[in-house]
Order: sequence, then structure tokens, then C-alpha cells
Amino acid sequence: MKKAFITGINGQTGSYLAEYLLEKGYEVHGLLRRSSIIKTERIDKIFDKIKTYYGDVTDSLNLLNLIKKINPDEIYNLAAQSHVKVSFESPEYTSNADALGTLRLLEIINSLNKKIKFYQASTSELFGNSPSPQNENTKFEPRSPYAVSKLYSYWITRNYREAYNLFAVNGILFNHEGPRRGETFISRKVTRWCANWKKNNQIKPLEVGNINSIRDWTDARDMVKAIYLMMNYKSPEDFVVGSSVGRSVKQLIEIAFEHVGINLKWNELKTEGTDLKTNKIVVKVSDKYFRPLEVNKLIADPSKANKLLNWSPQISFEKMIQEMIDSDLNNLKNEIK
Ligand code: NAP
Ligand code: G4F
Repeated sequence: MKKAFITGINGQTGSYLAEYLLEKGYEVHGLLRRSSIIKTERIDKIFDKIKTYYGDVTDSLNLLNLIKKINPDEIYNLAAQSHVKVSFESPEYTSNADALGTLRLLEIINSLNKKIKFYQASTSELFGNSPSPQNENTKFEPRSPYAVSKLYSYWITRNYREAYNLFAVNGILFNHEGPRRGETFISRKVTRWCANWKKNNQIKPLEVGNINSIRDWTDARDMVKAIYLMMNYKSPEDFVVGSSVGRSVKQLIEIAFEHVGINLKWNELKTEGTDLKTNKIVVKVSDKYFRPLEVNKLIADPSKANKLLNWSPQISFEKMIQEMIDSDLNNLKNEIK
């Protein structure tokens, strides 16, 4: 039985990855941050099948002691301050966790057991405004403290692979979403608003930032399959993973709104959207949600993953959005009054 240690097991993707590795017969261990309230909803379903430990990727001794104790075959480094806008407000912490956290893990592997395989959660944010579609050979132009920190992690992973012959890989994943997505990322913010509107349509308009930026959104459950495949590929290589379809934030909003029966009419400046049926303003653009720098257009060219890993996404964008709205509606129904 292979042993996996997942940092960020409590996050969106970490929770799906833990489930997938359990299905594949792994023994799964995960790093949890202590919190003053219990917030393990994403892993409650599998809590008795996994082993969790309190810790933090900013704490070298904690990581060293845990890895010695667990003695994993594979480490998946998913822990990160993962919000791009927040990274402008908290750049030092973001760098500590998202850049140095990776170095700490690689140093431990290199000194303790070079056979441990390592997965680094790299990101399409590395590409910044480089022309799309982006693949493994596209120039990196990071445009946030988050992306700069992840660029360090990308290179230190390659560096340890080449210098010390480690099986260490970067999954350069484009945006991935699903019912467990953090509530302040755009997809979940929109689907939560839609669920609220369906339940009680007297709510305030949805406030968003830049609706022109384009992203390549894939279901997180498809993404964890790609992570597994690259860790089981014959050699350690980096892979770009995404659906290869780009949509604007404006399109995302329109599609989600249609799912709850709203047909949008935008004003000329595209700063407000009105529900055609009721004439009510239902969406507003607000400066509050803009970033100091924007990344305009991220669309994956996943040809390498398609060909070498035989990977392609199975869950459509529309199905994912519908499922997210249904799940948010369900959460509202289950709220204790
Ligand atoms: P997420 O939901 O924000 O999960 C991140 C996890 O990391 C959370 O469980 C969080 O713990 C944990 N964490 C944060 N700082 C930590 C620290 N200092 N020590 C230990 N744990 C810490 O993010 P995600 O969407 O699952 O993404 C997983 C990884 O993939 C991240 O590294 C992200 O940057 C990267 N990525 C994500 C996407 C995407 O579109 N989702 C795309 C490319 C790359 P708490 O629950 O306690 O906050
Ligand atoms: O959902 P987002 O916050 O995701 P973003 O910035 O693309 O980052 C996510 O994907 C990366 C992979 O490309 C990951 F590495 C990263 O960890 C994270 O998971 O924003 C998507 C787009 C942006 O252009 C943003 O400016 O939506 C735009 N947006 C417009 N209004 C908004 C909003 N984003 C958020 N979060 N909230 C808004 O109100």
C-alpha cells in the first residue's frame, strides 16, 4: 500500500485528491492547520479513513518531524495562500508559505529519503499576460506576489529534480472549480449568489470586479486525475493541465444566471446588468474587487498531458456550474434557522 502525504488536504483540491488516492488504495496522511473552530467539512466524509496532523508549511521542524514519522512514498504540496488578490495584501506571508514552503519540503526529501516522489501545485498564473494558449514552453510573466512565489516553487522543484535526481514534478494547472471551491473565488461567489437568488430573489445585486478577464475553468475532480497520472508517469516531467476553452467572467456570470432563470441585459458601459424579466439590477461592477494588476487571458494548451498522460476533462463547464448551484442551494436548505 502506497503512502501519500498531502499538504493542503483541507483545501478544495486536496480534499478531492485525498478521496481519489483512497479509491486507488493509498494510505492517506494530511497536514491540517489548527483553527479556533472546526472547519473540516471538505474532508468530514473521509475523516475516519485518513490520518491528519496539525502543522504548517512555514514550520520546518514540524514538517521534518511529520515526514520522518509518516515516511511517505509520495508528497503532494497543495498548501498555499491561494488567493491572488489577497497576495497583494499579504505578500510576505504568501511568499513564506507558497515559495519557501516548497523549499522546506524538498530539502527534507533530499536529506531524509530521495525516493519520496514530490508533486508541486504550480499554476497558470505563472504565465501572466504571455500570449495564449499557454503550454510548457510559454514564457513566464508573473503579475502578483502569489504568482511570483509560485514561480520560485516551480523553479526550485525543477532545480532539485535536476541537481539531486528527485522525482519532483510541477502540475501547471489552470483554474479548477467545483462545489467545494472557496467562497471568494469568482465561480463560487457567482453560484452562491445564484442559489441565494433562487431561494429569495429580494437579495442585493452581485458585486464583481473585472468581468473581461478570460480563464480556462475545469472541474477539480478531473484535475486530481491528471495529478495522479503525472505522479505515475515513467519520468518526472512538468505538465500544463486545463480544458483549452477560455471564457470571460462576463460569460461565466451569464451562464450561471441562465441556470436560475435570469436573462441579463448589460448597460452600454457593461457596469450593470439587469434581469430582463423584472428590470431589477442584479449585477454591478465595483472597484473593490479589482486587483492592482490583472492577468487578462489564460487558456491552456494541454497537448502534452492529452498525449502522454491520455488525460482530458470529462465534466463539462455547464454541468460543473449546475452542480455548484445545486450544492449551494442544498447548503442553504441545510442551514439551521
Ligand atoms: P485552497 O482551497 O485555498 O486550499 C489551500 C489549502 O492550503 C487549504 O487547506 C489551506 O488551509 C492550506 N494552507 C494554506 N496555508 C497553509 C500553510 N501555511 N500551512 C499549511 N497549510 C496551508 O486551494 P485549492 O484551490 O485547493 O488549490 C490547491 C493548490 O493548488 C494551491 O497550492 C493553489 O495555489 C494551487 N492551484 C490552484 C488552482 C485552482 O484553480 N484551484 C490552480 C492552480 C494551482 P486552511 O483550510 O486552513 O486555510
Ligand atoms: O476566481 P479568481 O479569484 O481566480 P484567479 O485569480 O484566476 O486565481 C485562481 O486560479 C489560479 C490558476 O490560474 C490559481 F493559481 C489561484 O490559486 C486561484 O485558484 O478570479 C478569476 C478572475 C480574475 O481575473 C479576477 O480578477 O475573475 C476576476 N474577478 C472579477 N470579479 C473576480 C471578481 N475574482 C474574484 N475572486 N472575485 C470577484 O469579485
